[in-house]
Amino acid sequence: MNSIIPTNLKTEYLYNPLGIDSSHPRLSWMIETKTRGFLQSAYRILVSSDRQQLLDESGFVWDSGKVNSDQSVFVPYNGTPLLSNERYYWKVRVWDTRGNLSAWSEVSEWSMGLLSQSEWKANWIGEVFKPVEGNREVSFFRKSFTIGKPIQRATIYATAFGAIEVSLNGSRVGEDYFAPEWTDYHTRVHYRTYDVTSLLHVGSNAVGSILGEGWYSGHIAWYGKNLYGEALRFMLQLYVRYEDGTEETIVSDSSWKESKGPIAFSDFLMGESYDARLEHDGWNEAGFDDSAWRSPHVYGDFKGWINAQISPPIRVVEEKEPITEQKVVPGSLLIDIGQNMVGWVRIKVTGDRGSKVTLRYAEVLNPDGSIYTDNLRTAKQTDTYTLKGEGIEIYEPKFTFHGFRYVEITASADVKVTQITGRVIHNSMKSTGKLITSDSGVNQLFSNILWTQRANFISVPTDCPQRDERMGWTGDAQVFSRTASYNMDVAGFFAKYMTDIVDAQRKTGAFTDTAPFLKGFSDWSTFVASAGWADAGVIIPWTMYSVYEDRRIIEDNYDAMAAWLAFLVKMNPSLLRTDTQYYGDWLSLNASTPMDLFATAYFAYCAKLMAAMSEAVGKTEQAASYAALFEQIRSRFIEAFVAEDGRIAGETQTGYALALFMELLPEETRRKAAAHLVADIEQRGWHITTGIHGIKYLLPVLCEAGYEEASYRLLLQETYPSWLYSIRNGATTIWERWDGWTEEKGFQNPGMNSFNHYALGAVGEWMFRYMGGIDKSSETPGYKHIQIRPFLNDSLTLVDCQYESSYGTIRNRWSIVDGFAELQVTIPPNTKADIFIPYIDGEQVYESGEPVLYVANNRVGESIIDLGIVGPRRVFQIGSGEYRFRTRFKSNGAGK
Ligand code: RAM
Repeated sequence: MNSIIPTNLKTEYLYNPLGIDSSHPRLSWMIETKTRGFLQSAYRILVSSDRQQLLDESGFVWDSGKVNSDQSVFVPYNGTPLLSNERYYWKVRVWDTRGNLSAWSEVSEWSMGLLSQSEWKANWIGEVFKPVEGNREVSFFRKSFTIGKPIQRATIYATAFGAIEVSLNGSRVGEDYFAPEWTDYHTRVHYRTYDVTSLLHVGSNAVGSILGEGWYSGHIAWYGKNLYGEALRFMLQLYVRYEDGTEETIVSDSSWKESKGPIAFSDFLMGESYDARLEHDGWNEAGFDDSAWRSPHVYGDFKGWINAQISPPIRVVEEKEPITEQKVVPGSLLIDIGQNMVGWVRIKVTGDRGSKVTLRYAEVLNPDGSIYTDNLRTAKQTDTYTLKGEGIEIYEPKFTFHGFRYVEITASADVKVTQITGRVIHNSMKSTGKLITSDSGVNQLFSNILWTQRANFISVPTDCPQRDERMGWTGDAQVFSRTASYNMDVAGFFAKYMTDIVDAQRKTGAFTDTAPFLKGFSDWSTFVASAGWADAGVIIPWTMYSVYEDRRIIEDNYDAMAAWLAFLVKMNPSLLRTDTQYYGDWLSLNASTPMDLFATAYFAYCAKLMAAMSEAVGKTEQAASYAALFEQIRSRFIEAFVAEDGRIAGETQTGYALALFMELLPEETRRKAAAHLVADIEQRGWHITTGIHGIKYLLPVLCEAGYEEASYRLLLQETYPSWLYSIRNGATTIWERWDGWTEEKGFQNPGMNSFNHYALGAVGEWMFRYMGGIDKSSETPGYKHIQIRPFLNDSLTLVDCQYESSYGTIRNRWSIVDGFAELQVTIPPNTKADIFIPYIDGEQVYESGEPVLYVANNRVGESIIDLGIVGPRRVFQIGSGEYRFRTRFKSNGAGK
C-alpha cells in the first residue's frame, strides 16, 4: 500500500539547514501519492540525534506519537531541549482519512547553531585599524593548527562586520557570497554554519579568511562609506568532534596572522581592483610561511544579537554565456549577455605580466553602441584585473556585484580574453512558479518579472541593483511580495527582512521607508513613516502568513506592528492620514492621486490586516478593536473622498484601485466606481497611469468587478506606456519607470532610471491569480484550500500556470480551442480546491471525458462535489489529483 510517501522535508524555512537558532524548529513536508482526494488524517514524526538510531527506531529526542491532525506545514518540534552544535535527523509518516498508512519519508536533518552568545569562544579580530580615505585594501587572515586524532565531525561558525569568505586547507568553504549578509549591524549580525568534516584531516591544517567591506563599511546608496563603522572584523569558530567523543574548538584570536594581498579594493558599488602579481600562493594551506604577516587586532565583544541567518544564502545560481561580442571602441570589446542580470563575469585571460583588463558593466547602450552609464549615478561598476602573466588566468571578483547586460572589456594588445561567463547571483531560494501562454510578449513579461526579482533579492529586497542606491525600499518590497511568493519560496527571505524592518523601527513606533535603515538618515522627516512604504511592516507579515501559513511571522512582529498602528492613530486623531510627507503613487504618469487619500487608504488597510492577523494568533479582543478602527477610518475615507456617484477624489486609476481592493467603498458605490475606473482607462486608449502602488491592485480589481477584458487589454497593450512597450524595445527586466526610454525622447531622467526595478512587475500576482487562476481561498491561510479561478479571455488561447505550494504542485493549464475551454488541473495531496469553470447555461461540463455532474453524483469515492453556479461559472470542489475539465466557451472579446 506504500504508494503514499511524505517528501520535501523542510526544517523552518530550509532543506537540511545547518546551524539554526530556533529552540522549537517547525517541520513541514509534502505528500506524494497518485490517489485522488488524498487528505492526511494523522502524522507521526520521529527525531533522533543519531541517524542510525532513527533508522532502527531505537532512540529519539522526540516521538510525536500518532497525532490526529491534517497539519503538514510548520509543525513545531516538541521534544527534549535541543542542544547547540548537535545534529538532528527526522522522518515522518502519515495516515490518510481511510486509515491507510504511508511509508516513512527519507531522513532529513538539521543542525543546531550556537544557542547562547556565551558559546562564542572566539574573538573578534581584524586588521590593526588606521582610518583610510577612499579605497581600502582587502585583508587576508590565516592560522595553522594540528589535528591529532580521527574526526567524527567538524563545523565552522563564522560571522563578520564585513563580508567573509572562509577557506580550509586551500579549499573555499561553502558557496556563499557576502556572508553574513546585510543586517542592521548596530543591533544584529548573522552567523553562518558550514560542515567542513571532509576538508579537515589528521595532521597539519590551515584555516583562512578573506574579509571584504560588504555592507558594513563599503559604499551604500549615495551615503558614501563606513555607514556602520570602519573597523572590519570577524569571528570564527571551528568546532571539532573526534571519533573518541572528545571535542575541541579552534577560534579566531590573536594567534592568527593578517596580510594584504591582491585586492586593492572590492566594493559593491564601485567594483574591484585585483592585481594577481600580489597573490600569496598557498596562503590558506598548512606549511605556508606567514612570518612576514602581522598579528591581527583583537576587538571587544559585540553587545547586539548574533543570530543564525534564516534565509537561503546568496549563491551563484546560474551561468550565462554571452550572445554576441563585438569590437566597438578600438581596444575594447563589447559583450552582450542577452539578459539584464546581476552578478559579474568570470574571464579566462592570457597576456603579459602587469597587463590590465578593465571591465565596465552597464544595462543598456547608447545609440552609438557604447555603454550607457549615466543612470549608474556615482556607482562605477568597474572591475580591473592585472595579470601575473602565467598562462591561462581565471578571474572573477569577490566582494562586488553589478547590474548589467553589457560588459565593455578594455585591455592592451597582448591580452587575450578566451572565455567570458556571466555569473548570476541572488539568495538561493527555490523557484516555485512557471507560466507559459500563447502570447510571446506575455511570456517575456513573465521572464522579465522573474529576472528582476532575481536581480534584486540580494540579502534584502532592493529597489535596483546597479546605481548608487540598491536599498531595501519597503514600499517596493510590499507591493511585489505576493508576486515574489509565486516565483520563489520567499518565506525565509521575508521573515529575515521583517527583522530588518523591526530593527529599523523608530522609538515612536514609526516604521521606515527603507530597511535596513541607514545612519545618514535623519530620524523623522525623511525616509520614515511614509504611507505605502512603512506599511510594509504590516503588509509583509500578512502576505507571508496568507501564502505560507507562517503564524510565527505574525507573533514575532506583532508588537512592532501594533506600535506602528498606535503611532498612526496618535499622529492622525481625525483618522484621515495627513501627518507627513509621502511619495504617494510614485512614478505614476499624468495622474496624481491625492496624497491624503492614498495615505488614508493604506492606514485603513493596515487596520484591517491587523484585525485579521490578531484573529489568526488568537488575540480576539485586539481583532475586534482593529476591525472597529478599520470601519472608522473607512467612514472618514468615504466622507472625505468618495462622491455618491462613485467618483473618487483625484479620479485616478490608483485611487479607484486602492479603494476597491482595500474594500473602502459602500457596497452600492463599488459598481459605479469600477465603471469610472474603466472609463478612465478607455479614455486613455487602454493605457495605465498608475505608479508603483496602483499597479498591484489595478488588474485584480478590474477582474473582480467583471471587467476582465479591460485587464487583458492593459496586459497586451503594446503602445506606450505599457509593459509590452518596454518589451518591444528590448527590455529583459522590468523598468523603473514607464518612460525610462521612449521612441520620442530616448532615455529619461538619468538619475532615476533603472532598467531593473521590480515594483511595476507586481502584475505578476495578477498573472498567476487571475490569468492563470491559481489562488488560495481567502478564508484560510496557505494553499490548504485552493481556489482555481482563471479569467479566460480569448485574446490568449493557452495559459499554462504552475505553482509549487507548501503542499506540492498546483497546476492549471487552460486552453481555448474551437469554442471549447479545457482546464487541466493538478491539485496536491492534503488540500482541496474550489474550481471555477466558465459556464454557459445548459451546457455540459466534462471531466476526463465524462459529464462531471454524473461523476460527482454517482461515482463512489470520487472527490468532486458540485457547488453550483456562481455568476458566469460553475463551481466544483475537488480533492487532490489530476483532472481535465472541458466545456463550451463563449468568446468574450479580445484584449488585442
Ligand atoms: C527611489 C527608489 C524606490 C522608491 C523610492 C521612493 O529612489 O528607487 O523604488 O521606493 O525612491
